[in-house]
Amino acid sequence: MKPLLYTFRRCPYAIRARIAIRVSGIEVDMQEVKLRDKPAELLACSPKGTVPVLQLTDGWVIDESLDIMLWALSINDPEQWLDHPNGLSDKAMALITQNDGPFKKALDYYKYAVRFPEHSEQYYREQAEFHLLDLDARLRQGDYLMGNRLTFPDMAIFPFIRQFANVDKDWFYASQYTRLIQWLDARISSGLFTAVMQK
Ligand SMILES: N[C@@H](CCC(=O)N[C@@H](CS)C(=O)NCC(=O)O)C(=O)O
Repeated sequence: MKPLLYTFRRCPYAIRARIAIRVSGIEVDMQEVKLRDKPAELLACSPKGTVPVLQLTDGWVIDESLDIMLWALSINDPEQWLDHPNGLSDKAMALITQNDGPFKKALDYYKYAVRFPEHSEQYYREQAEFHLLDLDARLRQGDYLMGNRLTFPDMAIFPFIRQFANVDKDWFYASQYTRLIQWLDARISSGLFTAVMQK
């Protein structure tokens, strides 16, 4: 028996969970979920109804993507993505919190701008740009978000920048965030990303 991951292919939270599981080498079964028709087994083990959810063989459930990443890497972290003996440094966590909190909120308004006609798409995009500016400035110091090698924040954050870029690719690829573009393209063209996106 293997752990079971409930996942949704395009979901940025699920993508980062699959990436960490994959790099850790832990074998799991995966069940692709329809968000509009979630299986009863998923809701029984995690009533909040989001993916990803990992059900371990002893029945333990992990239903937050960051916790799934930390679980996998605490078992095996071959590329040393964790940057602290207890897991993640405060600096790494702060950057991820900025991504998952205010940036993701702005991204959702931008992505679904037609549902929020009080403001234009451009307005919502501008609300998200503080994060792009921060990431791009970091990437001007080196090739990765924290330090000189790829670590947890790179992998936890890039699926959301991919989602942002996909809203208006022409705008993103013509933008001033040239280091961010290079970094995103490097993550997207990696074997790891390709592997976890296979249908
Ligand atoms: N904080 C959660 C958020 C996960 C999340 O919001 N996933 C979205 C899909 S990208 C979801 O399941 N939404 C529920 C729905 O659309 O019904 C995590 O990090 O795992």
